[in-house]
Amino acid sequence: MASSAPSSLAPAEVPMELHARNREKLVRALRNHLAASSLPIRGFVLLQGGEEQTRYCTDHVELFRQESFFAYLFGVREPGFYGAIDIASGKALLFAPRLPADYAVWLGDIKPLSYFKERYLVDLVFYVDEMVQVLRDHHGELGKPLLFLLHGLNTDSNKHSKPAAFEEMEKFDTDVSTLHPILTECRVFKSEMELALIQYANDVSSEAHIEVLRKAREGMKEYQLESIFLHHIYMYGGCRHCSYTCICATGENSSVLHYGHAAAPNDRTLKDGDMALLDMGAEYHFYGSDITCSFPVNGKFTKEQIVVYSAVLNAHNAVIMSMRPGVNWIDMHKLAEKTILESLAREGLVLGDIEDMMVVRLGAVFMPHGLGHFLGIDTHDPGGYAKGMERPREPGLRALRTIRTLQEGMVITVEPGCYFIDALLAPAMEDPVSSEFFNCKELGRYGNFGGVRIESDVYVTAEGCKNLTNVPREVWEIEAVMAGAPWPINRSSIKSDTENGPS
Ligand SMILES: [Mn+2]
Repeated sequence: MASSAPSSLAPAEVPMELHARNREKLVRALRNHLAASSLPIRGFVLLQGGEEQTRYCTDHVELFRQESFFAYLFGVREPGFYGAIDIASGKALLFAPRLPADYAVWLGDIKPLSYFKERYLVDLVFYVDEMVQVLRDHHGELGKPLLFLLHGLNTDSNKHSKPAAFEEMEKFDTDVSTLHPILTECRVFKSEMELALIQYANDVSSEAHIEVLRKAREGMKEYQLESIFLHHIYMYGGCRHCSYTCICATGENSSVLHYGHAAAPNDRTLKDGDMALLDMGAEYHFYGSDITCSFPVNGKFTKEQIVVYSAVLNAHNAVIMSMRPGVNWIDMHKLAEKTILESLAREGLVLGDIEDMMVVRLGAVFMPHGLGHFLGIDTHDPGGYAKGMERPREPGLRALRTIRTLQEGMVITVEPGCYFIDALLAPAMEDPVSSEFFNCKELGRYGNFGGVRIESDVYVTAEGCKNLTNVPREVWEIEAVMAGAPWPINRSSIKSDTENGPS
């Protein structure tokens, strides 16, 4: 029997040792780097935490979310902090903003510094206005103390992280090139405690996706699907943030890769015969999830929907079956493309030799985005391009957020998709090189189809990999859960469902 409880979730404990371990890992890596470069083991890592933002010129305060590198090292949820790590001793120092007296009237008790020391398991806590003096006192040598500041490129956004800034910086020597690549590399490999949080975010999001699957009906609005998800992750999972803006696309919107933004705000009415593509993920104590489910709004796949869905599911499964340390991500992307093209060829949508299609990069017409990305404190977690790695130039491959070889400890999304995007299909059908591969008559039946994406979060183990996402994926599983079967499905309940079902 399925439990009638709305959720089996219990918000996970947040171990602050997680951040102490992250700091230890960074210190080890920095010491190794300095020793290998014959440099003295001295200086401080200094990071500036995030600042609260207001809405334009108003006093409306946006809900604060800590800057990700700062969250990684210190786990601090409050704005306005600085954090330092003494590389020689490994000691961690936090600097808290000195709050005005009326903070206590409007925003609650002003916490003593001892509160932050205990909560965040650091060695020392001072006020921000004491930072210059404290760092100079701790230096204890002649000359200026050396600060390693965070400056470097985010290869997904093309924006740079902002190095810590404060008054009297001239009293320090600064190094802005060493820290970023080393800290980024630390974040690529997840510890067991980090993995547990990513797993929890996945458990919450998986359950919420299933709740949406059960409640979706024609006539509803896309934002109502979003609302069910948001309610579930917060009500039962304690997740106040999402990893990213929910993409709740139905019908032709499902081929708009980043649908759901302010100008396309998940506001279409669901129609009988639509596919839904829902890309939504909860965040818990900074660590996120990123899950996409695609299903027919009316609970029953059409023949065309099975063709496209199965092509993508085959790719999703083929990649996960092949993932293990030593496998390169570009090869996984190509495996996904090839699997999709083979499926489309079997159904007569594309014609000719699959290898020839691969040579002209035909897969990118149907899947213009990359196969997946690192996942952690950021949805697109950094480190996808380590120092010296160059972004490929070919269609499809140039959209890859990482081209790395898999190693144990990485968490990466597997998110193949197949879309019918006019802006890509029309020119490809006219292009003399690629046009010969298309069966225009057959493809015509998919004009308003939109697209399908299937996305799971996968952890690379020593031997292979582990899928952290737990949602119905097979066509029969989706149809059964939409018809009321519990998840996970037990076989006996399926039997009675089909016997009693409308078909
Ligand atoms: Mn993703």
